[in-house]
Amino acid sequence: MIPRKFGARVARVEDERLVSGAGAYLDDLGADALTLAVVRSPHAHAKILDIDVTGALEVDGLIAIYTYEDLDGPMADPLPLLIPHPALSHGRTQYVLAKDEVNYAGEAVAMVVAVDRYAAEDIVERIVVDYEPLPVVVGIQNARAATHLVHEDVPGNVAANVVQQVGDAEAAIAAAPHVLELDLSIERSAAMPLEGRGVLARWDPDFGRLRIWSSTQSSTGVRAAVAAKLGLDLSDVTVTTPDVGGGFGVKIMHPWPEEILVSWAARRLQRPVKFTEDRREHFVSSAHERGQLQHVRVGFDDEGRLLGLSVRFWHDHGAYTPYGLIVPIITSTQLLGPYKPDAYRVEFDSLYTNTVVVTPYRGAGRPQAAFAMERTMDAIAQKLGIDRTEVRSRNFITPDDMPYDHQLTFQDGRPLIYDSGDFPQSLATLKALVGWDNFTAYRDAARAAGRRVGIGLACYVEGTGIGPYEGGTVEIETSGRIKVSTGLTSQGQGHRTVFAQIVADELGVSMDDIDVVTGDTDRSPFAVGTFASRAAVVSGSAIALAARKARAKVLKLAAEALEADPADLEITDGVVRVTGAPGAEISLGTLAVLSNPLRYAFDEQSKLATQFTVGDSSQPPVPHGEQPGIEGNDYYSPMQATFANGMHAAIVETDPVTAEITVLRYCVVHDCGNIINPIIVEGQIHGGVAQGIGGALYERMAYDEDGQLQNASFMDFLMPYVTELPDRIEIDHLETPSPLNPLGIKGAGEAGVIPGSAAIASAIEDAEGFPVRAMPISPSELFHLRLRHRRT
Ligand code: MCN
Repeated sequence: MIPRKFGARVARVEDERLVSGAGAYLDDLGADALTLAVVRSPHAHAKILDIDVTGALEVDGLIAIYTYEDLDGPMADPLPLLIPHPALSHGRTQYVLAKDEVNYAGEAVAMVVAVDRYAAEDIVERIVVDYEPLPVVVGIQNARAATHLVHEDVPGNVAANVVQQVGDAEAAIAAAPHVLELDLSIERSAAMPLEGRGVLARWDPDFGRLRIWSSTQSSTGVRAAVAAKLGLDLSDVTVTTPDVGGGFGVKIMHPWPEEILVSWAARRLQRPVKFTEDRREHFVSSAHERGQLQHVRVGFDDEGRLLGLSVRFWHDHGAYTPYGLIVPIITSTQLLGPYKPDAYRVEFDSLYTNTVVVTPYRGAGRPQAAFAMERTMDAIAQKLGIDRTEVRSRNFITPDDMPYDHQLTFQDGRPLIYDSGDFPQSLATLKALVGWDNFTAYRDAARAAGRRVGIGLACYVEGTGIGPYEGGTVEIETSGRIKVSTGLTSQGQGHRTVFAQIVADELGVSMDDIDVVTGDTDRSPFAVGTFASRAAVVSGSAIALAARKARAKVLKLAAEALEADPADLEITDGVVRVTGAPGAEISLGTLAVLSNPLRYAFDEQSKLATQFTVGDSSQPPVPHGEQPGIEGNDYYSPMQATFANGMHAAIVETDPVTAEITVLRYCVVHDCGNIINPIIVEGQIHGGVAQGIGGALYERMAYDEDGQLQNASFMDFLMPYVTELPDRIEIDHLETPSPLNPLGIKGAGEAGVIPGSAAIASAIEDAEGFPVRAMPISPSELFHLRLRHRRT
């Protein structure tokens, strides 16, 4: 009997290959390919008057230079807008090469194809673009003032204004015994995967087919966009995802100009072409996120119960809206977290600025949501002199309220209904883990010794596992090995391990006999992609269903071969056995051979290898309605999101003199339903917490007033190293299974990052005794806050 793998602490099967340098990332491929490099605008806003390539034509190694003028048909249209929203009155997307105008510094203006990167970069430098600079809009206040416009036909720089409400929040606030107002801000940051974007394309002129390798989170997304732009059938484009060194949202579904340009150039030049982004390009031409100003008004009673909550926020969307309104919509719908105010109103403006586009980055709008809600809960506690955990518990949605319908529309257009969760239990677990009730004594003792320490907490809820669908295929090879395919891609989440765990249990085979392939459009032509913490729920469920189909076929074939009742069969270690009949057994590999009339087998009698079996001449070689081979294929399409949730507590120390902020402890209680692999979930949380702490204390995109990013390198953009993190991130799991999917899972991939800024602001506030309303907060900002609050 093989022990169950679901829920076991199984080591990641992908790691040995990756840590021993055997991984194959995009830039490891295509040594024979030409290099594509991009001429990028140095201006944040300008008209393009002329592009002079004369000086570049003499450089050795030049193959081709293209500008917008060389594009026609769909290539000359703007990129698609991925998720249109009815309120997006002024959506804009960029061209693959700028048409007449650039709207951020870094936008692609021309492309160069050369024999290698050295030549390509020399050529880029020799292309002279004549720009007429236009006034630049940087920052939310500037965009709101609308003294200048990013797109001249978008009044007020407002891409969209959205209002959502449940009940009459204004009336509730007007009638409430207590009212508070908070102004909050959270700066722009970015995903910063270790590997930047990259794409390689080969055109096969004999078959009219295009083969693409992309460092993407959605191989089918790339295929769809390239096929549409190049006028090809989907089935004539293959996208394979090699090892991907992180994505964190920046490589989601929306096609990047370079993915289209590389493919177009490969076909036009009939030669393989590759683009590999460098770090500076990643800063100035990939995507950023966060970036919001928020104004909260809340009315509450003497007990701290929320009567009315009204939130107005302004979202910096950058120069274009490739994903529609997805990020601010997530903020607006998930802001309520685990609480149930009597009435809620939210209104936001999505604003254009002359900066890099803003698209989802791990957490996608939820860190901003948690910041608004959790700062508000702390402010209420402060005002009423009630413990911060107590105010929260008085407002929790309880397990008896589940499923809880917020009467709002979620980001996927479906109702926002929490399916399960036990917030009171989560809070009790967190308090015990961090020692909440003993902290006052610790803080007082620290104060007496001249140290400032503080404790903070923040809660969140995260809709995960959204549709539309994913598929899974489980195939038994004649070798007896199992091939599992799913179309979504992997960027480090350990999918090969967890999907193998699921199949090992369903089929009764060893994980060592399972190979998992992700993100290959030839194997899995119908797929969506890895984002929104959806792989475990959606692909995991599809794979489980597919494995059950494969199992059913195995049992049917084995019952025939062993002349047994399927109910008497069990599968262990890749062998089907008749219970209670020793020796009556057949391996999965043999069944796979028997199930296909076109098979390569060794005939013991004739001592010959045979390749085709005639079988019983009275029957068709493959019975009608049956498929040869043993393959289970299924799709899973969730009706609605499943809601993971969690609560984080941080203990910080702030230096009384230098204002340096140190995170001493960080505790997480997390509920992602049934856990497939605790090691992987904990790893996901560790990475997320590091990003959350980065967003709270270090990371910001420092644009100057001309729209130039001043810190576009790892010398200047601060990311936390392990030295900035506490020694240990302490985690307790709570598993309230989701009733919505076959495995009872909820997503886990973004959880770690969401409440980071809110929890750390709460702890700094506790240490310092004054409100912290803007993140990230640096030592110098804390120092100035102290001055302002006369607490030096
Ligand atoms: N898991 C589990 N049990 C659960 C839930 C999840 O064992 N109940 C496991 C899953 O099987 C998977 C991992 O935890 O191996 C994350 O699962 P899931 O929540 O389904 O998230 P996805 O696999 O869909 O990954 C996407 C998510 C997102 S949205 C971002 S952004 C992100 C993240 O994952 N980007 C990452 N984690 C990342 N981790 C790495 N290393 N690199 C990225 O780019």
